[in-house]
Amino acid sequence: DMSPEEIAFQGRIDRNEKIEPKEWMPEGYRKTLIRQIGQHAHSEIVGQLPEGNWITRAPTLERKQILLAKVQDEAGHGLYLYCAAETLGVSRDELLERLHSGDMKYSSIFNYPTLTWADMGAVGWLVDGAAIMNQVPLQRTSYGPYSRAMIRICKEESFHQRQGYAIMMKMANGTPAQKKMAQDALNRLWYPSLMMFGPSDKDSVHSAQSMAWKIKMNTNDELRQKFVDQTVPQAEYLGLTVPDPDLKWNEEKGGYDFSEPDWDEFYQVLKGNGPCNKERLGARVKAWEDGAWYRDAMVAHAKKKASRRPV
Ligand code: FAQ
Repeated sequence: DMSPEEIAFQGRIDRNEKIEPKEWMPEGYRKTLIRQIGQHAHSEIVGQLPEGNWITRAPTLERKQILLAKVQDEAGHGLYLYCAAETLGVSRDELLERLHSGDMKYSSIFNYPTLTWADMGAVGWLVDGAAIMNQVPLQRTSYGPYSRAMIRICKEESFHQRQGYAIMMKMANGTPAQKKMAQDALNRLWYPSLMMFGPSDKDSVHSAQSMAWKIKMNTNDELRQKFVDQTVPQAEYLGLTVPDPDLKWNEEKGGYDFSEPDWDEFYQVLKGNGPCNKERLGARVKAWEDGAWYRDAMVAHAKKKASRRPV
């Protein structure tokens, strides 16, 4: 049973009105947004690590500049998203505390290692590709600050996706050893990329309510299907093979049939048992602790300045 306030709120959502900070909203709406936007922000920040791994080893100066710019963009995305979450009455410190304690999640994909330079191609192509597939519809999400952050982020993500595909083109058309590296990167990152869209619809806990509130615009399986349909022809163009023997065009549905990822593996990664969970979280906690002196100095400086100000 909905209260009169809740009915009025749902009416606004149904009319595609944007909800703005400080307007009345159901507690569940606020909580769900904090969870989703916060986890999204954490993903952008933790997502810097797998690519950061290759900045010092990029094959040319140009590739190094491009990769640096991309990784820096991810920091910016994290910051827009933390700001959007803060408008819901949660502080950035609290969000970070909840990331560091393991209470809040970040995307499963960033718990996989990036083993070769070809992984920089595959991350841009597949991971940013999946991110865009999920984020383009979120530009229409009902919460104003989130939707505006998404508009900016999507512009940069499409550049990221193209730079990844450009690396894949180079590798796939390079020496046999380079082509092999490109195929190996696709083999390892294909299923983890499919997992980015979340559990299958029948196991998705939040989808129904989040879609009614237009926090989410599509189900997990809808977006996963669209991603597969978009990406398979791109793999074919590269001359690479998607590592799924059951992948098959289905004329009737106008899309590919494909194998589901290993959901046991997905839930293990969510529980902290993926190949790089400890390393990733450890790196974030260390960065936070190593920066403590700097934050303390900034606060001390601000206090000193304030005390000197004439009354
Ligand atoms: N990883 O009921 P649902 C990027 C959790 S893009 C970890 O279906 P929901 C850019 C979920 O939180 C990546 N956890 O959940 C980049 C929930 O657990 P909870 C970030 C996952 O929220 C590219 C439980 O499973 N993008 O960073 C995952 O309705 C390259 C049940 O699932 C976003 O965050 C997962 N893959 O749907 C950066 C987009 N999937 O919270 C660097 C915004 C599910 O109850 C380099 N988020 N879970 O403990 C969303 O669209 C949604 O939150 C979904 C999940 C679709 C991810």
